[in-house]
Amino acid sequence: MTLLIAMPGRDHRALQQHLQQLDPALRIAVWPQCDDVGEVDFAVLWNQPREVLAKLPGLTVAHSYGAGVEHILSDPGLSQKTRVARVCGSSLNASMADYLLMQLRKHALHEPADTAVGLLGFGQLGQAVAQQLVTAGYQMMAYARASRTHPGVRVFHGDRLCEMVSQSDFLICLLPLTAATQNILNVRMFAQCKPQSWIINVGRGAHLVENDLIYAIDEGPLRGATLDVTCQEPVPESHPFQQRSDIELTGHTASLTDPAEAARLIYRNYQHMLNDEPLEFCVDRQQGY
Ligand code: OXD
Repeated sequence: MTLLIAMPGRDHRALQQHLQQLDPALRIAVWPQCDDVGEVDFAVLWNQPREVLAKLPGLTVAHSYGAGVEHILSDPGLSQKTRVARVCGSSLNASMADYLLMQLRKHALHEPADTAVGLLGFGQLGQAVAQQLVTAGYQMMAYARASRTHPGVRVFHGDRLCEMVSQSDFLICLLPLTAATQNILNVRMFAQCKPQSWIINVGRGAHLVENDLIYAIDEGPLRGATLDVTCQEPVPESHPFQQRSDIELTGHTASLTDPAEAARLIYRNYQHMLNDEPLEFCVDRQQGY
């Protein structure tokens, strides 16, 4: 039994150390140093090279090192029998809320009580963030797939997306990337936006049609945007976004996984796998989140 860490380009050492502290006997391999791929039953993944999953015939759990899982679900090497889980936790929630509060303060035209914020993506992270923005005094709205109530938040669902979008001074995208949400920030949605509103994308670059954003800022109704995520990361110097003062780029730093918190969750899920128990923050592979 081996836990494999495959997250090239990210510092795996802190995660590895925390896991090893939790269980000194745990066998950990770090891609590409993995002598016995047949022994790997649990993998922690972030933008893993395409060949990794296809080489792990005994993989029972594929665990994302972040909140997003599209890098796992879109991997053709992912077997039907492999369960997928993701990182959720209070430090991820808190840093996302801090980032959004900073952006709202920086770009707001009015006081919080007169500023309406619309949130696309009202799952675990979205609800935690919304709570912080309510506490900070913003008029909070969120769009959810199903009808639900949440203290201090006006929740819209079904065909009422436009209603929320048209009232939002800030429209925040915190959606998971799925076939249904790809390109959702497009010219049709922007046409519904409130004049002078500001877009904040902390989901994925592929949620946004980049040319549509430029058009909606130049021709209205948008005032500008903050993009933490973009199709190409980092954004090339020659990209049109780089020349604009009305588009702020923050380089995918809104909320970074805390290695200690992630290690505790990953280790609990490793134990759940060994005991044949349900995983925490297990992903519905059909829904894509
Ligand atoms: C994540 C991310 O999904 O950092 O956690 O983008």
